[in-house]
Amino acid sequence: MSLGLRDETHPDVVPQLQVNLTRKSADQGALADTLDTAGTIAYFSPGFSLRVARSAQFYGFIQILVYSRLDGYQLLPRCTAAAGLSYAFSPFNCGACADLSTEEATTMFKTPTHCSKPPSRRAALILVLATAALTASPVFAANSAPVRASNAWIRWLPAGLPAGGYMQLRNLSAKPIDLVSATSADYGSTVMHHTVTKGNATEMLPVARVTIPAHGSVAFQPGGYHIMLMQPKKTIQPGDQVPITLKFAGGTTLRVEFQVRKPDATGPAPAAGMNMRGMPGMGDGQGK
Ligand SMILES: [Cu+2]
Repeated sequence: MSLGLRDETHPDVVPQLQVNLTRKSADQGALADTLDTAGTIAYFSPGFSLRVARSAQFYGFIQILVYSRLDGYQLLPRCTAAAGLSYAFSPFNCGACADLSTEEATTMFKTPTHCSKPPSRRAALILVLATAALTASPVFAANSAPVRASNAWIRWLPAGLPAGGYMQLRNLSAKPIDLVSATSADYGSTVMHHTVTKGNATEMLPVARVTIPAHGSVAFQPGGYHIMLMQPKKTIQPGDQVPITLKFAGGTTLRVEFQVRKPDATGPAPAAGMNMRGMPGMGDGQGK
């Protein structure tokens, strides 16, 4: 929806002011990204048009983002600018009439001394000279880090032994991001560790931060980075989900659900609804 005002006091120079509101619901469909498509944005758009010839107008406007509430992670320019030239083809067919104003020519048609053919439909050619996104910077949900976590799982061990938390982290932004802590209400102690092998000895070293490169990924996996989860506050067992909040330098956070798996697991369970055809012992229900 756009609302606007034009001041036509001086027809040669017309300033205008618009507010453009866009409300979009989430994309639908099996392959749609339903998490990162909905939102509301508002632009404030001052502009003007300038008559440069009888049939030609130069116009320009800028759009300044004044409000955004977007789900998930979406890219949005904070400011855009557009400038262009519009030309209205003369509706009249003879050279003499083409130089007349609309009112003058219409009068002539009523007393047909010129232009035996009817006027062609008025057509406009719009030539866009420049449209530029001045600063296209990502807009993220407030306080939410531009990081995606996937394949998050915990290797559970019996008797309250420390469990390892693993995941893939992907940085969606153009700047490196440091993960500085991971905490969970379900565990009294959570520490980021890195497993290092020196000769025959393997040891786990605490790490204060893990940097995810710009547009890059970091894997937390057995034998490498992991979140050491100790002092469970309740009974946790394979099949459970444990929420862990990741905190990044700068204060942004990301809450991730970790699947709790048995000691012999090597990764998260396959997603529900995944096609199991071809896997031993998992028929597709059609029999054979
Ligand atoms: Cu550890």
